[in-house]
Amino acid sequence: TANDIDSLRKSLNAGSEKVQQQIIPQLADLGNEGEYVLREFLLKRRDTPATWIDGKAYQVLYKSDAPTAKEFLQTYYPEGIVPLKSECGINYNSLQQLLALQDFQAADLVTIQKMCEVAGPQAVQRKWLYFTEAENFPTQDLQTINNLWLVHSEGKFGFSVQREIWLSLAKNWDNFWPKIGWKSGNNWTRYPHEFTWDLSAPRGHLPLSNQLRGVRVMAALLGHPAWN
Ligand code: UYC
Repeated sequence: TANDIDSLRKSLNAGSEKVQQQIIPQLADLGNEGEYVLREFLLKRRDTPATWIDGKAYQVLYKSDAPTAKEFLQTYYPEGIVPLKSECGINYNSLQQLLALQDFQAADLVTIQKMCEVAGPQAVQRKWLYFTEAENFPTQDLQTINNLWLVHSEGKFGFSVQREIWLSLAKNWDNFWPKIGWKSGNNWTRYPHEFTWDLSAPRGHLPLSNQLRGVRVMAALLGHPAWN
């Protein structure tokens, strides 16, 4: 009823993130009128950088079949809610689309591919980064990739989340791997089936950095000046 919608609308606009997180799927279930509230909510917050709450509201509209939702996104967010800035002309739209659909496994692969694209044709062919390429990775691009992951994962995934955990463990890799679910006892988690490709994963579980060639690429990404 109109009353229910109005009370949901009030909680969405005034509630804590926890409350907002619960309200958004309820509005999604209410169809057109619920989506109207979500559209209004997003527009009102357009002047400040998107948070993962905006990400949740955006995802509802992104998955909606309603023509009004499609038109709204096309008009106000043709490239999603995270600005797709790049210092080197890379297009992050495919990454934003996969993350908006919560297809974290495909998004993880595209993340590796895009990072190779940034590093150049040799890296694209090699399909992995040298640690020097990670050290010199353009700040804006690293921040864009990270923001996409953060905003579309309830703040759970992204290099900056991994960095925070890594620093909290005094950069101890042996403690870090099990904490983010990449190792259990002496066993590395096996790619791809043993990884958790949804939000039930531990914080910092994604995106993956293959450790086959050692830890230096990941160390360069987590120690990058982009996070200062
Ligand atoms: N893999 O085990 N991984 C691959 C991870 C390791 C291996 C890709 C992460 C340990 C081989 C990604 C972990 C290891 C291949 C990841 C992990 C190992 C492969 C696809 C936990 C053996 C290539 C992208 C740390 C003990 C053959 C890419 C294949 C692929 C990620 C083996 C994203 C985070 C040390 C042989 N592993 N990798 O980079 O299966 O190829 O395709 O890290």
